[in-house]
Order: sequence, then structure tokens, then C-alpha cells
Amino acid sequence: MFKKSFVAVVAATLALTACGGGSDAGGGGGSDDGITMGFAQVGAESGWRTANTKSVQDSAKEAGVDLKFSDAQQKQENQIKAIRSYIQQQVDVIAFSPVVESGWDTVLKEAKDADIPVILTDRSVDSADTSLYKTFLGSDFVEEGKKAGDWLVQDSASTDGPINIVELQGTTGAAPAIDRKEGFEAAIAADPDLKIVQSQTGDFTRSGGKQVMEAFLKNTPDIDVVYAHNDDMGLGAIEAIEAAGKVPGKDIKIITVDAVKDGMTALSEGKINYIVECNPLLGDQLMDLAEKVVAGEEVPARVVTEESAFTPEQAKEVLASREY
Ligand code: GYE
Repeated sequence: MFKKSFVAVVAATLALTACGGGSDAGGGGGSDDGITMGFAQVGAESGWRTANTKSVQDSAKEAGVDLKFSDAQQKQENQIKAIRSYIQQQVDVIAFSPVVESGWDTVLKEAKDADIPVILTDRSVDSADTSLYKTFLGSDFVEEGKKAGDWLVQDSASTDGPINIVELQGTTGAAPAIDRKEGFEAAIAADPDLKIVQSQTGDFTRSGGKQVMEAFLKNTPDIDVVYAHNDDMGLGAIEAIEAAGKVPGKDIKIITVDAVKDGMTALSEGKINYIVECNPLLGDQLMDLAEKVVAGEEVPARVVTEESAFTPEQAKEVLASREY
């Protein structure tokens, strides 16, 4: 305890000294000169991720936040390394989007012991000790899965007989994969005709979605619906379906999550039937939370992103003005 506060005092003194040396604003301490954020990104696996990275980088620039950015290539060990290096560099705040939910307690404790606040963005962790991070900013993935399932229940209300669904799951162990599955399953339970006959991970990538869909098409007769946990896997599935001589959106219906431009284009062409939106533009809210957390202000423990969903007609309307 003593040691911890001593380290904190020394760190604060160093920070103030650094401020006094180079700044014109001077005085007051705190964040006059902008804060330093270490951001450990998941990777570059999807269109959503690319838009999210750009949003974080643009917002940091605008807010005068000195951003240290790393790309973990979808590997937890790379993210842990990045976080440890941010701790060593004594950044003011660490933000990250955990590739999987489990296994973070040790490194989060290290950050806490170094008095560096952590913000979870986009994806969450399953740590029982919620004091290990200040807040979680991102979507309600269970809700997204529910919206996808609800649409299917409605869409198939007038159809008789079994409807065979194949599911392309996101990265195994990732919060959006776990939650989008859970929400979807809960919603389709309303109609006993709706059955998931195959379910496998495509790792949130286009190539993963294509590969898994090719296998499904070979080994599973009578596929009626694809539920893909993101647009990219759905777009990969479209390629596989077309290569097998079938018409995506007609012979096999497709539901995805994200609503990035490529997904919305396929939706407007009728190749995808429904997209549940997941908003990647979290940068501004993240910088705002970071500044508050560093200043020692209270922030809500959970900040949920607002989102909608799109039909092909709605996609046609908004496509031209879509930012990402
Ligand atoms: O849906 C997917 C990306 O965590 C919400 O990750 C994010 C997901 C997003 O790879 O496209």
C-alpha cells in the first residue's frame, strides 16, 4: 500500500515536471497538455475493425490525446504484451478491446497496481473483479443477436415446416461471438421450426466465412438461412454460395451484424436480407471517458452504444451517406 502511493506520488511529480518543462499553458497540473493513451486493438480482421481503428485515431488527434496504438493480430498474448509495455511506459490511461473474454485478471491487476486506469472498449472481459477497469464502452451484443433472431421469426412466420439455419460464429471466446449466439438462440426459440443445424467459427474474417460456408454447403443438405456474426463472414458466405450455383438472399437467406459499407451494398442488392447495426465509431466517446477517468472524475460503469437495423430498402436509402 505505502509503496503504491509512493510510486504514484513520484510518477505525479515526474509528470508535473515534464509539463512545466515544455508547455506554454503550465500551472494547474492535470491534463493541460493532453493525456497519453495506450490502445491495444484486436487486429484488422474486418471492415468494422478498420472503421473502429480510424475512429479512435481520428478522435485522439482531435482531442489532443497522444495515442500509442498496437495491433494484436487477433492474439491475446500480443495484447497482453502491448498492455505490459504501456504500463512500463507509464501512460495515463490504457484502453483495449479484448480479443477474448477470459484470462485478463493478471495483467489488469498489474495496471491497477501501477495506478493506470483501464477502459474496455467494444468488447468486454469476464473478470469477476470489476474494479480492474473503470468502464466498458460498447454495444449490447446479446441485443444484437436478439434483433437478428426476431427478424427471422417474423420473416418465416408464414412458412410451414423446418427452417435450417447455419451459423458462422465470430472468434471463439470473444464477447460478440458468445453474446450474439446467445441472443439469437433466445429469439428463435419462439418458433420451433427454426433450427441451427451447423455452427462454426469463421473468426470474423471474410476468408473464414467463405471457407466454413463451403464446407457447410458440401456436408449439409437444405440450408435455408445463414446467420453470420458479422458482415465480413456473410460476404465470404455469399462467395461460397454463388460458387455453388445458388442465389444468396433468395435460395439461402442471409442475416449479418455490423452494417459496414460492403455489407450494406450487398444488402441493397438483395444478397443479404437483414443487417443488425453495430456501431464502430467509438472514438469520441472513448476520448471523453479517458479524459474524465484521468482527471479522477466518476464515469458510468457501462456506456452502451445506440444502434438500429436495416432491410434492403433502408440500406438503399442510407448507402450513399454511409461513413464506413
Ligand atoms: O462485429 C466484427 C469485428 O467486436 C463488435 O469484431 C466487434 C466485432 C465486429 O471483427 O466485425
